[in-house]
Amino acid sequence: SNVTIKRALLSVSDKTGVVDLARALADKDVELVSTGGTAKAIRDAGLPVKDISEITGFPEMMDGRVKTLHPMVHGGLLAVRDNDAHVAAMTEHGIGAIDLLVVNLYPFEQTVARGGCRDEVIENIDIGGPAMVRSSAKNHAFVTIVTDPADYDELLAELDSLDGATSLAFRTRMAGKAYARTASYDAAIANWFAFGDAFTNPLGPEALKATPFVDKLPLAFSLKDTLRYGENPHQQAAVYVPQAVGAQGIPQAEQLQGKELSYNNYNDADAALELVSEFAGGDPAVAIIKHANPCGVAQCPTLLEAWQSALACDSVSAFGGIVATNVPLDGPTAEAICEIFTEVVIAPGADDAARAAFAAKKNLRLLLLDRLPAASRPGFQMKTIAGGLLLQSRDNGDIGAEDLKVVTKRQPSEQELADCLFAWKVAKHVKSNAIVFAKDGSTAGIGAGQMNRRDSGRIAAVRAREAAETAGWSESRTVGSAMASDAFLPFADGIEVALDAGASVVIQPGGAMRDEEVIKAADEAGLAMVFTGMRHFRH
Ligand code: 93A
Repeated sequence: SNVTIKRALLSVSDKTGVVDLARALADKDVELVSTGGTAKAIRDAGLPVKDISEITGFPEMMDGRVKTLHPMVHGGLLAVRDNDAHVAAMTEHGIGAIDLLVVNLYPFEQTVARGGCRDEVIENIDIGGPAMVRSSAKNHAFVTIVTDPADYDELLAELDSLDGATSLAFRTRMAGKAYARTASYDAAIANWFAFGDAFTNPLGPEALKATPFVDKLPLAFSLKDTLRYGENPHQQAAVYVPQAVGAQGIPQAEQLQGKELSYNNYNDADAALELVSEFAGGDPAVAIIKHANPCGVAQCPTLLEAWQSALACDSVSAFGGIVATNVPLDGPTAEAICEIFTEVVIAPGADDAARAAFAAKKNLRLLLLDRLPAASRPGFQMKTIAGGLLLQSRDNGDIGAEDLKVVTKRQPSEQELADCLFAWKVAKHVKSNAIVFAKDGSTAGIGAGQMNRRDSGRIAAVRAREAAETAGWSESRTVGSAMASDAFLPFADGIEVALDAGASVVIQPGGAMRDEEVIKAADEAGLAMVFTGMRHFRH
């Protein structure tokens, strides 16, 4: 089952290592055949190579769209060498066997990732390459297929050890790899047709409505890493990334230091990144995350102030937390973060002083991104359930001051409105039921993940009081704060929660059956209240 390589066809877009490979093959008396650009590279290195047009009897034509799509090529790849009829056909038509195919495909994924225009993307759909790859992989009983420059060394080692031949085991393994490549390549193409650059392109809500895609299951994901374990040590876990898109997120971040990320690190780091992305382009903001919920978020004139204010919200929970910022890290902030135990820090860059400060904390994982993902981008979320999976577009809903409807007699002040919008942005990233108190660009208290809204409110208020004690403040920061609720307040007791904490304004979706009662309670207490008309459940 060892097959000696007498003739090789090389056709590669990524020319890495191809000249060295061609030289080594020529040294073993392998006849080289090649397509335009690859032939030129080999010839320029002074090696003998035959043009594919000599084999097909046709010129490479139509901008290269038709180069190798020919029976002289596919006959040479597909013929079963010990089948008399196949051999007779080869003889009759003058088809020479091709024993080795070295191909890598037009850079479709890279063209999409770098934002190539539609025509460029289409032109980079390789047809002849995958056809040859599939032909030779099918015929791996006789033909060797190599699709990855990383495998050239192994190929040469194989030829060295088997006197110019390859083993069936090697050919079979490479054939499997070849089909995995054409499968992921076609999946990337299908993904592009279904989603375009939806992973990166920040579309407005109207455009999103115009391009529904929840009925197109995204197939093109490839394994990035296997993880040590999942949410718990008895679970397996891995990270997959979408193909053919310039996605930006935790899997794409550069990790400068620290142990490898765990499953929970990925999940929490993503929550932190998504939250600070809401503040992209604005004043410096910091989010501290624990178990995928924020325990402190602040936006201030300086990053250091934002860190201090976010930390003050709940310094107990911040221990062992995950920190993300919306601007590059600076030295003073990095030093302050290093004062408490932090698992992961994520930022769109860090200056030298910040890097130096973190370098002293070897276990801290520092993740740097080129840029923040766009909060308004579309995309989807997936969740498996017993017997199936649920797919939904991601929650990129956003509201501004102009979308708020004041429902109380008292109009909120400008500062109260600003606090409302800040609290609302944070509440969107808190597991339901979510109650967030915020004042002066900082969360004062956060209540997450309770089965009723009143309990979330109570927890938030208790946290805030403890924070005030810790900081030695004369009163809780919830006094005079805005209270945000991720979904409507069903009963007037939601207003009691706000009043108990000393909030002066409430922001909530509205739309409950008892809205009138809730508004009446607010009016009686002199509270201001605004409706968003949008809900942010997060389960
Ligand atoms: O345009 S194609 O789809 N038509 C073909 O017949 C064909 N044959 C090889 N693309 C084709 N190829 C691809 O050309 C290979 O997969 C490889 O990526 C590339 C190598 O071209 P060159 O040697 O001219 O750089």
